[in-house]
Amino acid sequence: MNNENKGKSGKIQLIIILVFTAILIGVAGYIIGMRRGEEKGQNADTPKTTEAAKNTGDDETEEITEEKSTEEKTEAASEEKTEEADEKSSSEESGSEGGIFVTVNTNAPWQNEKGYGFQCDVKIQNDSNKEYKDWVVKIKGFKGAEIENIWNAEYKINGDVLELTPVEYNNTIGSKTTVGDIGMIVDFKTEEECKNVPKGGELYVDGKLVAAADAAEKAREERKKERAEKSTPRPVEEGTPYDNHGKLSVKGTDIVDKNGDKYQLRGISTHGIAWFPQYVNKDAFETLRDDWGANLIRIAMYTDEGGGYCTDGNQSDLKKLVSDGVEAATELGMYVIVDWHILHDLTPLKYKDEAVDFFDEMSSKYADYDNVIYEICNEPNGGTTWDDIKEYADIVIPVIRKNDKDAIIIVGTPTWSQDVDTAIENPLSDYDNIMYAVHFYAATHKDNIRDKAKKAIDAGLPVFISEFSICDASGNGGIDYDSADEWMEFINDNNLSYASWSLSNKNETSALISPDSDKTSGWEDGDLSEAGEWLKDTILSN
Ligand code: IDC
Repeated sequence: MNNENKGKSGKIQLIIILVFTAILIGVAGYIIGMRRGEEKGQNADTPKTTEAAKNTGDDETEEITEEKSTEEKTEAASEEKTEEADEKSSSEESGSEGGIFVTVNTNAPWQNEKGYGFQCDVKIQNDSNKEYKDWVVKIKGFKGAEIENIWNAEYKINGDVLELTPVEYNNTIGSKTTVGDIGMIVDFKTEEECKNVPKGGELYVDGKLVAAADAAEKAREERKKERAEKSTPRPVEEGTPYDNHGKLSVKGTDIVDKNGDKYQLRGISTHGIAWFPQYVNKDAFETLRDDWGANLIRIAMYTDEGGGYCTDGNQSDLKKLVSDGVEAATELGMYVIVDWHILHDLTPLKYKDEAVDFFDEMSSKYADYDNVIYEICNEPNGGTTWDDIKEYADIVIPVIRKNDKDAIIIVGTPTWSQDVDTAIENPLSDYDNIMYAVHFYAATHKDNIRDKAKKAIDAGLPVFISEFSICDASGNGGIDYDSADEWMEFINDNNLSYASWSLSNKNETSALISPDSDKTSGWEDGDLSEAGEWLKDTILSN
C-alpha cells in the first residue's frame, strides 16, 4: 500500500470509529437521560480530568456517566465521578448533613536544609450514613515535594498529586466518624510551593470520586450562609462591657450586672499560656471584643504539663503572662478568668499548697479589680470525687475571700467538669458568688451532660460553661454542628456564660485560628479556623 492509500484507509477507519463511538454515546446518553428524567447529554467526548471533577455542578453528571459508557477509559477517566459520586458531592450533599469531606491543614512553613518545611494534617470527616472502605485521598500541588515523615497513612506522589492510602486501623471510615490523625512533614524548595497546597483533597473509593476537593470548603461556605440567614446580629453596645455592666455577681443561678440585670459572659479561652504566650496581648483581646463581640477572656495556665506552673514551668514568667492578660482585659473593659488549669494532675489536692500561694497572690493583687473571676480547678478527673474537690475548695476559697470579698469563683466538677450534679447534695453553701463548671465538647458530649447541667441548675446551682468546643473531647476530630446548635440553645435558654477553647493556631480542630495564620491579633475571616468562624458568628448573634 502506498502512503496515500495508507492515509485514506486510516481516515476511513477513524470515521468508522468516530461514528461507532457517537452511536454508543448517543444510546448511553438516551438511556441515562430516561433514567434520570433529565434532558442533558452533550459533551460526551470531553475528557474528564480530575480538575474538572472538582466542579460539583449538576451538569457534570452527564459527562461522567456518558464517559463511562465509552470503551476508552483512560486511567484518569476511570477515576471520574460516577452518577452516585456526583450526587454525593453535589452542592446539596456537601451541605451540613450527609457528606464526607477531606480537609487539608497546613502550618506556616519554616526554613530548613531542603528549603521550606511544614506540617500537613489531613482529616476525613464522614457525616454520612455510609461506611467507606479502602479509600484513596488525592491532594494536588505536591510536585517537587519530599515527604520527610508521615503518620497514619501510606503515600506516593504521582506527578502533581499526593496519593494517600489507609494503614490498617483506618482502612474503614465508619458512618459519622472522622479520621483526624493523618499527618506528615513536607518539604519543598520554595515557600511559595508550600503555600500552594490546597485546603481540600479528593476522596476515592473503588476508583470512584466520592468527595471533590472543594467539598469541605463548599460545605463551610454553605454553613456560614445558613448561619447568617438564621441569626439576628447582636446590637453593638456603646462603651466597654465593664463600663456598661460593672461589677458582676451571682443571683440565683444567674450572673447579674451592677444594675441587677441578668448578664451573659461570652468569650474565649486561651490555650495553655506556656505553649501559646503570643496570644496573650491587648490587640488580640481588642480584636475579640470589637470584631467578635466577646466580653470575656479566660487565661488558662496549666499546672502539671507543658511548662506547668507546678512542674517544669517558670513561675515568674507564667505569672507575668497572667498579669499581662488581666491588665490587657481590664484596660479593654473585658471580664477575665484566671484559670488554674489542672488536668494531668487529676485532683486539685495534688498541688493545693501551690494553689493557695498562687490564689493568695492573685486575689490580693486584683482585690480592687471587679472584672476578675477565679477558676480554681479546671477539670478534676481520674476518680476525683466532689468531696475531694470540696475539701480543696474549702481551703482555697477562704484564701481568696480574705483578699477579695465578692469576686466570682468558678469551681471545677468531677469527670473533667462534667458531673456537676454530684455537687447538688453538698454544695459550697458557705460562700457567695460561687459557680460550678460544666465543660463540653459537642461531638462527644450531648444530652447526657446537658441533663446533669439541667439537674444542677434546677437544684439551684449556678453553672458556668468555662470551657467548651464543638469538636470531640480530644480537642480535635470532626465538628458536630447539630450538637453545637443544641448546646447553644441550652446555653441561651439558661443564660449560661461560656468560654470557648482555644485561642491558638494549633493544628487541631478546637483551635480558633487557622494553622496557616501566624497573626496574633487583627484576624480577618481567612485567618480563622472553621471552629473560629463558627464561634465568631455565634457570639455576634443571639
Ligand atoms: C488540650 C489541648 C491540646 C493539648 C492538651 C494537653 O487542646 O493541644 O495538647 O490539652 O493535655 C480539656 C482540657 C484542655 C484540653 C482540651 C482538649 O481542659 O486542656 O486541651 N480538653 O483535649 N477538657 C476536655 C477537652
